[in-house]
This record gives sequence, C-alpha cells and structure tokens, in this order.
Amino acid sequence: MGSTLVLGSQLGDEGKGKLIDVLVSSGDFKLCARSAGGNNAGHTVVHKKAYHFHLLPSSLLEPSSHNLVGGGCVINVREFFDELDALEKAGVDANGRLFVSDRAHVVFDLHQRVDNLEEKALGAAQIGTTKKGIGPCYSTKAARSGVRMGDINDANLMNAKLRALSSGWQKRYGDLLQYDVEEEIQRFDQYRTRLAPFIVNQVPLIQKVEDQGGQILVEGANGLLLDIDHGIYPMVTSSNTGLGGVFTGLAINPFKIKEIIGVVKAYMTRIGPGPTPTELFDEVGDTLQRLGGEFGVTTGRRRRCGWLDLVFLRHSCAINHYTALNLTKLDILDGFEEIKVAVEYTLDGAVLEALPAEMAKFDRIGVTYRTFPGWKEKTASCTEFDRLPQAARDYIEFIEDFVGVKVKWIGTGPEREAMIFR
Ligand code: 2SA
Ligand code: GDP
Ligand code: MG
Repeated sequence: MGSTLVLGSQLGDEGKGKLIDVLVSSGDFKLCARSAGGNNAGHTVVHKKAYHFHLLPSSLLEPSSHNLVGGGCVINVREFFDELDALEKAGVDANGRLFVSDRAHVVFDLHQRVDNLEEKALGAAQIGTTKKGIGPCYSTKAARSGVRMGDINDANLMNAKLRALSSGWQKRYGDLLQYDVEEEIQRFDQYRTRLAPFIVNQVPLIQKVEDQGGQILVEGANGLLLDIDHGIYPMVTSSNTGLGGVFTGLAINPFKIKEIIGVVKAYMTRIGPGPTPTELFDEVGDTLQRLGGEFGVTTGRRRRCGWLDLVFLRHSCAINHYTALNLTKLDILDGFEEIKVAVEYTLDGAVLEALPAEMAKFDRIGVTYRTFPGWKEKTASCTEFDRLPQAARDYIEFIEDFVGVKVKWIGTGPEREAMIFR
C-alpha cells in the first residue's frame, strides 16, 4: 500500500509514459496524478497503437483510472481541450475521470508570446524552450501575479489580472508583443462552462484516497537534470521536476510513499542546447538517434544522443532517492560493437566528487568511460531477465551496483508488453 512515484532521472524522454501505462494497467491505483510542468512534456504510450500525451496524464489510457492534473502544473486551456478532443477521437473517453486542481496556474497565449520573445532576446544563449509559455507562466506564479484555474470562474477577477499582466509586458515589448488581450478574454468566456466540471480542490481528493488506504500513482514530467533547482541551471525548465515538485505540486503524504521509480534511458538524450558531456558527434550518435526514433513528441525537434552518463544518474539518485529504477530502450543498444558509460568527471585534471552546479565548468570537464562489449543479439520484446544475453545482464548489473539502486523494470520495446519485471 502507498504511493508510487515515477520520475525522469535524466533529461526527459526516458520513457516515463510507458511505465505509467504499464503500472496503471494493473488496476491497483485509485488516483493517478501529474505534479508539475505543462504541455511542454511529451509522453508516447504504445498499446496496440501510439498515443501522445502532453499535459494530460498518460494513465488515461486505462479506462478505470481516475486522473488529476495537480496544482504544481501549468495549464494552457486551449491545448488542454485540444488534447482531450484528440484523445476522444482516438477512442479514449476521459469524461468523469479527469480532474484539474484549482491551484494550477493558467498559461495564456500571452505567456507563449513572451516565451518566444525572451528566447529571441537571448540570441546564442537560448535555453531551447518548447515555446509553450512554461517559463513565463511560472515567473508570474512566483511574482504572485498569475491566474489560477480556480480564478477562471470569476470573470471579473481573471480579466483584471490578465489585463494587468498584458499591460506590464506591453510596456516592455511594445508592438513586438503582438498580443490581443481582449481576444483571449473572449475565448475564455467560451471555455468557462466547459471547464467547470474538471476543476477540483485536490487536497480533500488526495486525502480521501490516502485515508481509505488507496494507492496513488504520480507521473513526473521532464527529468531531474532539467529541475529548476537541481538541474544544470539555467538550461532547465521552470518547475521542480524532481522529488520536491511532487510535494509542492500535490498534497501527498510523504510517509505513505511505497516506491520512487527513476526512469533511466540506456543512453543519453537531450533536446535543445545545454551541457551533455557524453554526447556523440559521430556515426554512433547518429545511429542511437535513428534507431531510438529520438525526436521530440511536442516540438518534433531532433534529440542529441550520447552514452549513458552515470555521473548524471548518481546526482539524480542523490536528489530523488529512488527505491527502484526502470532502465528503458535496452533494445536500441542491440547492434553496437561496444557500449560505453560515463563513470567519472575530471575538472582541470582533478576528479570531481559530485556534479558541479556552475554550467560554465562543463566546458572544461573530462569524462572517464567504462567500456562494455556489445551483445549483438536481439533483446527486443524480451520479457525475462534470464533470457537476456550475458553481456546485457552485465551492463544492467553494473549500473545498479554503481548507483546502488535495483533495476526492477527493463524496457525492451515501445509496446506495453515489451517490459522485463524483476
Ligand atoms: P521549457 O519549454 O521552458 O520547459 O524548456 C526548458 C528546457 O526544458 C527542455 N524540455 C524538454 N526536454 C525534453 N523533452 C521535453 N518534452 C518534449 C518531448 C519536448 C519536445 O517529450 O519530446 O517535443 O521538444 C521537454 N520539455 C522541455 C527544453 O528542451 C529546454 O531545454
Ligand atoms: P517520456 O517523456 O519520459 O514519457 O518519454 P517519451 O515518450 O517522450 O520518449 C520515449 C520514447 O521511447 C517513446 O517514443 C516511447 O514509445 C519509446 N519507448 C519507451 N520505452 C521504450 C523501450 O524500452 N524500447 C523502445 N524501443 N522504445 C521505448
Ligand atoms: Mg517526453
């Protein structure tokens, strides 16, 4: 009994959506919840066909699930409805089993415009955001000038707040803003009625489930190295993608957590710029990218690829306190002659004890690798650990010994069934 948290241990796109789908299909969970982030996230779940989730929880595919977009999330209402409609078209009916916290903040078109302008202004120092308005929305939240989902019902309050936000940014960007606040206000007049049944106070909802001994499944978005506090700042997103964000974003009881699962891709990917000490600029990197189908689910951008970085993973374990790992995409490594993992960083010749906080230091980092022979056999669709080639088992056991956390799930393909459980 207790909650299960699924968190991205690297830079997002580790395969969290698939694990959520696998876990929720057990029928064990009374509530599934997203705790942070917005529709910058992209989760692909393959069960007979592929489904793409952005803001909505990947657990929705299980018809018996009850789902919450938590108070730590930020919500673009138009895209919330678009995603809901697209799911319905794909045969997923979320009516009556999808809730949104009244504390979640609203991402307006205004925030998206500002995201675009801020990125442009950064020039070569761009963060490479998804341009979904995520950073500006969390900024207004922190500045206490944001609009929350619960505010939408009070048209006068919402409109006054939005006009104030708009005129503030108008002063800064002038004509560049290209934003019509009255048009957005009119659109919300149409959303108001449709939105009302989704909005809940998450505190009693979560408390009731916990008091009755029900299990909660928490779906993390993005990955720990993109956490605003624990990632490689400033090349991060604007939320706490790590364990802390679960507690600020949802009101779950920390003493009722059963499992914290870190999802780890068997190699490294990153979308957009930012330090990636193990990135490969050769044919091997291209092969990982091609075989892994490494394109963004939200923006379609190509993901940069490299070897698994265990220095990243050790940092991630220290922050998120994983009780188990899900290693994903093992099958993508099937054809390689040799497989490397980063085991140590040096800075100016000295071994680093921990991941540095200062981004500039990453320019001077040296990486020490451990090299494994490739198994050059098919692991795709394998469902039993003992049937994996010895070299693949050695690779997995090395990872778990290195970070001291058991690899309980191993992904061997995108489909729900392609998973080893130990
Ligand atoms: P933002 O938009 O402000 O959150 O961007 C800030 C940084 O966070 C990165 N980021 C992501 N990295 C990987 N995957 C993400 N989700 C989509 C996906 C991304 C896509 O699943 O593929 O489709 O492009 C995601 N969302 C944000 C982003 O690249 C910036 O480095
Ligand atoms: P998330 O953001 O962590 O949910 O991950 P994404 O869905 O953005 O990216 C992971 C991609 O890898 C998706 O296209 C999944 O269908 C796919 N995937 C997940 N696990 C596996 C696996 O074990 N093997 C293979 N080949 N693909 C996987
Ligand atoms: Mg993703």
